[in-house]
Amino acid sequence: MSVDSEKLSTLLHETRSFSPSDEFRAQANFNDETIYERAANDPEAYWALQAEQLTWFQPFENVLNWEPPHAQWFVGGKLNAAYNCVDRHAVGPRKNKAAIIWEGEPGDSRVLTYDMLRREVDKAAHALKGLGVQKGDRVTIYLPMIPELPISMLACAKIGAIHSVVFGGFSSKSLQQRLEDADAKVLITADGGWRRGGVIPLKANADEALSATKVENVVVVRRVGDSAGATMQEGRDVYWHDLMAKAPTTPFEAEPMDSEDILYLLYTSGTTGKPKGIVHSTGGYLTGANTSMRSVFDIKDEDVWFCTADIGWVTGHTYIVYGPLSAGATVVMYEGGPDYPGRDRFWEIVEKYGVTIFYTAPTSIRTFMKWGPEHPAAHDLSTLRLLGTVGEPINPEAWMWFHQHIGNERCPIVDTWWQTETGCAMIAPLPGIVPTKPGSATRAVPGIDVDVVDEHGQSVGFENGGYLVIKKPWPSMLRTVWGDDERFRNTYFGKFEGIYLPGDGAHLDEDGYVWILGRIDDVINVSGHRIGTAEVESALVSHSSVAEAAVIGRSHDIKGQAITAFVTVREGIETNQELVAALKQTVVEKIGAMARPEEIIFTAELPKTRSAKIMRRLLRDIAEGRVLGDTTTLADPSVVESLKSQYKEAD
Ligand code: 6R9
Repeated sequence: MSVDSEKLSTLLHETRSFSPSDEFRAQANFNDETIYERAANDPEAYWALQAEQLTWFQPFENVLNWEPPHAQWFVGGKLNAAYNCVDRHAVGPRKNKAAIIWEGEPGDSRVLTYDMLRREVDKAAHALKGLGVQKGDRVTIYLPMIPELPISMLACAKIGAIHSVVFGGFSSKSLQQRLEDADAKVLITADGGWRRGGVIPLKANADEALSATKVENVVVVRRVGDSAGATMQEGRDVYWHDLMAKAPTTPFEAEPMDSEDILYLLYTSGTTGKPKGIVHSTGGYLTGANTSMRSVFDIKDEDVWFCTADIGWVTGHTYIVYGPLSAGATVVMYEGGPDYPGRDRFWEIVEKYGVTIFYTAPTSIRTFMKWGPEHPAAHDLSTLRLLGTVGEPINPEAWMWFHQHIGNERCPIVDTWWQTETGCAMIAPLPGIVPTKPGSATRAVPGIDVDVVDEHGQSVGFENGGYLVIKKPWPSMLRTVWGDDERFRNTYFGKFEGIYLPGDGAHLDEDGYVWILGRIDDVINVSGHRIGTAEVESALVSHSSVAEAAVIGRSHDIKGQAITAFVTVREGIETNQELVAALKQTVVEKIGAMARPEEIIFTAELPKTRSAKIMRRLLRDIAEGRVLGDTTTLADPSVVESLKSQYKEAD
């Protein structure tokens, strides 16, 4: 292959741009443009200033020790994450402010003020300590989206124990793998969880997972009741409510943690190999989470913050628990599905609680598009002032839909690029400063140094795509992979010395804006043109009939690879040969003939991970007639089965 053909092409041109209103800019926490330059000139000074927003038991002596690939931030400082998220707000003016407004799927709700949250966290910390949990021990948490989940995490943090949250949708096998890898001492779970009116049998899954582990105690929250069919094992299992009833009501003294002590592990699954336990520190992580709440999300005391993620993913860790609570914000937490009982549930919640900032995923927005604008239109969304997205590239059409139908063309949108490994938003607009372009996460936040480079680590400039990299360490970066520092070095720092490699393809436009092209592993090579998945998908989604699209490259005798597109249409649209032709034509017009899909397969759903990312790898397996690889992270296995049979028919 020639050097030229190795370049990742940049294809789609988006010219729309939206500037913040004068009104938004005037009130924004961050509205002085020079912050970017000042932070770039002295990132350590910038981050030290941000870290001072936290309460330290002992001030740090040194901002950064960097021995690539290992960073230590705020060295010598001591603090406690739970103290910062709860205790410090539970005295003074925020004492009786709502910390968590929780909405259950069946319609029950619960409000915890900062003072109430402190009492609950302290009781839970006493209870866990009573079970023998100590600083540095691992506690695995396998709970649905109920208040006991953040309470458990914060109780661990208060003791100095390391929590490892496993998403409640994971199977017993996945849970077992994570319990074993972390060598967990205690598991906190529930009898069951509600999902779209049905029950997920969490305790039964846990029992299956526990047989081969060293877990000493299982704490069980009663959420569902008898219909969950949970059984308790004498001597090992205890009910949360019994423990809490017996726990002392005296304050629990927060453990002073070293800035570099581990706050939590969170497992991410790669395409191959066992899941990686991503390790986050206390001081650096909390600084990143807290800073981005103030800068990217412009959080204020009056705000009502609603992030629709599950706490089982990093988005929930950073933007339901540690970010908003460390900032003393009011957080809306919702237990269930977006279409239960109706397709307007999120909008009903926004109206009910007067949500001001709403943060969700592109895949959800594309689903809302598919369902139609009448659902949000049925509710008063006028309290909203800022919107955000995370998880995947947002197609410009989905961005515009969000802007029009949810933001009423008034709310800035922050498209936030980041990863489990980065801990908090890295590329995202500061909404009072940076004009946005639909589909771009804009530029790195202050204090973060990103670039797009070629195979040799040279900047590629504005013409072509390449590898997205982060050139300097940042406070909330992962510290290592739990139990496997070698894997940490190889995966993230193996390609370019001392430079972090996220694994995404990207290109920069003439304004220096970053456009994510998709995962490097998913890049398609058609006759020597390397094409990112995101742009072709966005071209397809720009057609008014399309709600969602996933493209993959399948092997082709002549072209090397040919593009297969899997397309979901909007409600009420008929799928026929005319539409196929029209969609191919749209791609040719928007991008060029080399990106024309060879075939288009219509499907009611796309295979997605449980964190709602499209699994292109499985689509490739289907298109190439292979046995499917690892499907354990698939949210709905039936989607793949129906696609497989459909694909055969289309052949
Ligand atoms: C927070 C989270 C990380 C991967 C990341 C990238 C994709 C996330 C994105 C985005 C384009 C955005 N991603 N945000 N791509 N634009 N705004 O999602 O973490 O689950 O670890 O996934 O998600 O490919 O590398 P995680």
